[in-house]
Amino acid sequence: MTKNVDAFMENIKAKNPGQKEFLQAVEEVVESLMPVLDKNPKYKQAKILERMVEPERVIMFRVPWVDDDDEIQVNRGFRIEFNSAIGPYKGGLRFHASVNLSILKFLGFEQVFKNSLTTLPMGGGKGGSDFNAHGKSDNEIMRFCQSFMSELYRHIGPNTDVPAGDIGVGGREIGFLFGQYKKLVNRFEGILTGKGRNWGGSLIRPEATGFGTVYFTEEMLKIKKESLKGKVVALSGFGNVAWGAAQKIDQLGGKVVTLSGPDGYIYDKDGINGEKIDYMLEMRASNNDIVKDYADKFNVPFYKGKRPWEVKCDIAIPCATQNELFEEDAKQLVDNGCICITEGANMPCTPEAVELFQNAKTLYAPGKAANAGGVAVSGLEMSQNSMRFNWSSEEVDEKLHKIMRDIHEQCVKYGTNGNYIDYVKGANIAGFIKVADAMIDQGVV
Ligand code: NDP
Ligand code: 2IT
Repeated sequence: MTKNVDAFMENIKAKNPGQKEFLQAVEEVVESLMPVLDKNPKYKQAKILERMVEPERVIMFRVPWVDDDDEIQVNRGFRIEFNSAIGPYKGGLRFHASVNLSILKFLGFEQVFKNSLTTLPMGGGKGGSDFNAHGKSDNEIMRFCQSFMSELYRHIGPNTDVPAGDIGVGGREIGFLFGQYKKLVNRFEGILTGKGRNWGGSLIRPEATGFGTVYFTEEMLKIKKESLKGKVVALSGFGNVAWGAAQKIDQLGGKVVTLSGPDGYIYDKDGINGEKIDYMLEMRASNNDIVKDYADKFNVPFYKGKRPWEVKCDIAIPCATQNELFEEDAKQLVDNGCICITEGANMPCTPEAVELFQNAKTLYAPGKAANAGGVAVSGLEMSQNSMRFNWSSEEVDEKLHKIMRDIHEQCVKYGTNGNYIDYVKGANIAGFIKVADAMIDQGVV
């Protein structure tokens, strides 16, 4: 770390004690940006970085609800409205027992850069709750969502803040949240994305994050004159992102051999395709939190408590959660001949793992670039809602594909170091410039 980065981080650490994930995300960005600030005094004078690491607004609230045994439960709800320089706050809601302020601030901060990269007019935000869906009935999930929205509704709006899904929030939860919003305000408007296709949702939104991650992977592989055809791919997670990625990899001739959950991973040497991909939806909807069911159903090996990165593969796409791929996993992947690591999840690789990939000159792309397809199609859903018009699947997919190619181009433009592309640097700088210039235009607010 340079002296400037050290000094900057000291101050941020003192202001945000114990916020491990947030500090991790900020440090990575600051390391990429210091040289840009040194070359452009206007950003330093306007204290852009100091302003960007402070959310515009943090909302925390009580979420009380009644469970099926008539007992009152209390969760904590959050919405981090991080930056609105280039558009309304935009970003997902995460419902998971691990959720806390640090995790949501890290996700909101990353979202600012990601949304800027999409080329669409969206600011950055994130929210969620420490609600644990494990073992809950559909009615309990509905009552929780209704209580959550009973507070959130006053802070959001189609031109103010537009949440969407993330871990633990899919089509079912978005439906319950939307229903409650509409009942409270008596208006049908696009205040959430990821809606059902009959009531304002965009086609391809459920698939978009996974599809986009795979389109980005294709662009990276082209640099090495490679393609997905015939490649063995290790995926982690079994949720929305992993599901979309598995479909697209299969369509493009690759073979997905692993999925993982908090309980371990499964290895399917014949490849995960067809009804096996459909089964992923069932596993997620069951609220059981385990991937072992796949092994039992399709009679393949299950490795309890282990991560999939020990499997020999050409490409690895972590799609579960932050900090799920460590230095020792990175070493194993590189030693086993893995040529490309694309982050489907947000910040799944630890800083030490990223450093190892980059030192080995492996193709490596951070989530804020590679998984931006989800929020990009959310942006397209907002446009369709404003127009009161729907594009076809082909039209949305084509726009998504173009956006992912554009993001890749921006990373190449700002991240090329000799004959290696540093996608971290490229994504951070490209994402930053647009937001920073907008902040300067808008004065000290
Ligand atoms: P889902 O809830 O659909 O799936 C998440 C998956 O990861 C589940 O299988 C979940 O299991 C698993 N998981 C969660 N925590 C852990 C853990 N500590 N260890 C192992 N597995 C875990 O979420 P998404 O697929 O939507 O999100 C996955 C990642 O992609 C997240 O990082 C998210 O921020 C990111 N992302 C999502 C986008 C979207 O559009 N949905 C867009 C861009 C990024 P369980 O819940 O049972 O613990
Ligand atoms: O991390 C993300 O980009 C998301 N969870 C999607 C956000 C969105 O607004 O679609």
